[in-house]
Amino acid sequence: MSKYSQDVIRMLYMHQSEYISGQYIANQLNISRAAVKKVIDQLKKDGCKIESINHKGHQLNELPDSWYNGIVSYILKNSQLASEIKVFKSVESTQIIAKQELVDNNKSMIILSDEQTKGRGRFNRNWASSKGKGLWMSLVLRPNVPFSMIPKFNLFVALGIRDAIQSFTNDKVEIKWPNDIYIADKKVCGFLTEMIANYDSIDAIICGIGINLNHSDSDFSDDIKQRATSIRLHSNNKINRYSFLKKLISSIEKRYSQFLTKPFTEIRNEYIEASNIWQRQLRFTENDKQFIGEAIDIDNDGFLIVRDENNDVRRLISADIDI
Ligand code: BTX
Repeated sequence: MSKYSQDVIRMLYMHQSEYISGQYIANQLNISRAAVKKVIDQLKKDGCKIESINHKGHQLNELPDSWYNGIVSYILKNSQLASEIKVFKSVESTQIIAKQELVDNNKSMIILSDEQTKGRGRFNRNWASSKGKGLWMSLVLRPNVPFSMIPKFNLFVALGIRDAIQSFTNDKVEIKWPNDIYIADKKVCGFLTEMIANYDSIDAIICGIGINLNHSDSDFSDDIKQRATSIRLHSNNKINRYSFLKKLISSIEKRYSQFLTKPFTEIRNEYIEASNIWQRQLRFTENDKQFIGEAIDIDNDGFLIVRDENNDVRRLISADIDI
């Protein structure tokens, strides 16, 4: 792809409601009209719905189902969350890229890919990340906090993701403690928080977030079909991935600054109200051991309080829950 592709797509995005001439684009970028035409032909081949009319110019009719750094960096230009944005067509996992990219620098980053060929969930489980359907992202953050704060980060970021998804559907979006977001008892998002730390402090938090945006039922493989959903399946319209990303980053940014300055008690009631684990029998897996129980509370430190089948009360910092 030409080095001007990102500039051209950004200009088309900025002028979405009108036609802009090849000459105008050429003047802005200080390149020839022929070069502009070549870039636009390439973008069309790449799947961008650009309408070109003689003597009128070019117009972006619909946003592409893939990420363009030119648009992403434009819509996130006011965000303080990350200082660098990296966009890929296909990677094994954005978590792997994040870990490679964070070495020897102190940058915060947003890493996005149209598809992941080896997307990973918790405990090395598979995360289905088909091309153009979802948002597969890793955030590299650099908080100056001790690593005992990681579980607290997870609680705040869950609410940030919930807030963003909720603004795209009227159905209730719920948190399944500690790592999933659900709509109508099906998983719409999974996220995980990893860290790179030395003895004294955290070097980086790497938060991997997978959100099903525009899947129809048939886009899910048989093994997850019964338990997975997308925002599109709970909305009247196709989800505009760029608008969604903008909302997601601003929601996470808000919760991240709360995380840095406030105790968990600040969001405890909100978190409890948003959770879908109450008043139902749940199967817990903690360190390879399973038990049945009922979640009864989340305490002031963010631990889940559970009454097990022997009536013993347990306090969990993390676990896997089957609903
Ligand atoms: P998890 O271990 O809680 O969820 C994985 C489980 O969820 C799988 O075993 C499967 O049953 C189900 N599943 C797999 N794919 C999907 C899907 N697309 N929608 C709904 N259910 C699914 C949760 O792990 C954390 C997932 C993080 C994914 C992000 S994507 C960007 C980043 N890169 C990467 O490799 N992982 C993270």
